[in-house]
Amino acid sequence: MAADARTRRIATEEAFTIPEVAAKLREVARSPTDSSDLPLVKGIYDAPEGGGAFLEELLDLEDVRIRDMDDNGVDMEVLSLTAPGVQMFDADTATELATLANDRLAEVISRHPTRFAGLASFAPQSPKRAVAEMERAIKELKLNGFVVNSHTHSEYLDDPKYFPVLEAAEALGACLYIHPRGAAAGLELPFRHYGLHAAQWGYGLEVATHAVRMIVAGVFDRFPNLKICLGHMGEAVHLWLWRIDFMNERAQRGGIAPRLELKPSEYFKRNFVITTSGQESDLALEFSIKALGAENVMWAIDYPYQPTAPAVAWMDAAPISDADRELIYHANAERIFGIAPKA
Ligand code: VNL
Ligand code: MN
Repeated sequence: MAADARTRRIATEEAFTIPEVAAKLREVARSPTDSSDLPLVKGIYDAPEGGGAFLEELLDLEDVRIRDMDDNGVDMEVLSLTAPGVQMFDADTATELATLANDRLAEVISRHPTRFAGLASFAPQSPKRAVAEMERAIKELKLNGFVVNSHTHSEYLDDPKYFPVLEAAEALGACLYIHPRGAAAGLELPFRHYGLHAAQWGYGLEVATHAVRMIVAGVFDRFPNLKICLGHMGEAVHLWLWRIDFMNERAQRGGIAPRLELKPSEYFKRNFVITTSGQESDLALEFSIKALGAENVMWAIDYPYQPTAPAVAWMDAAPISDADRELIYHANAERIFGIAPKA
């Protein structure tokens, strides 16, 4: 294949931050919080010499990052404000910083419209102001969707107070990416040892729980066109669908779960898409394609937490059809995030 005819590569869960958010997270690191995000926040934003692991890479958008993309043939990154985003802050600070992060994101995209797309942040702490920012982010800034870093003060999006946010995402036709953060209070205790608080294990359980709560609460009966994206190979929710269906029916009959119009698995297939971020496993990819269809799987690196070269080498060589590879490498991202196809 000629070099210029190679498959376009769009990476869909790529992390960045801005100095103002990093500074506030340094304050969080020095506060008396016992959040399970603390080890990560301390490690990145309050390291002894100032620059913790990943901080430089998260702050950089146009230097090392673009070189890393060029070196590895990554055409585009879909950027999102890295976890925990603005969700540990008070409502006013969070609202202000989400707006600032979205402005910066839109600026960098406008300088590199073929290299970057972006998911907008918002502050769930103030649902009303979140909705206004979501509308601005899509209509004015032309961003490509939304990111939420899972729970906010240990509350999940099945709580009706957040329905305005879900209603806005649905009305704007913009996909909401639920990215992990340290697990909610009450869920995180066993993750406090062996480094389980983050990407090794706790992150996946946190987001899987979030997604399942939304499904069994009936969120997708209320918002049938809402699109949710889960990273890390769907946080393994699709492996669980048969058992969730079976046991949710029993819970409905027992009166402890609301009646749903569809089976949980049907919402997962209708309302969710997944990405491969940080899960470079052929077996998991083949299972995901079989379970959900290749049109519901997108490629991601998880830069800078995950190195780029192996993520590209893995997807290039994955034992799937070339048609599926086209979908996963770029066509699904173009459809889901409204990214213009290559000219
Ligand atoms: C890590 C991995 C952190 C992926 C992330 O967000 C992430 C980590 C804070 O390994 O610490 O998206
Ligand atoms: Mn990530």
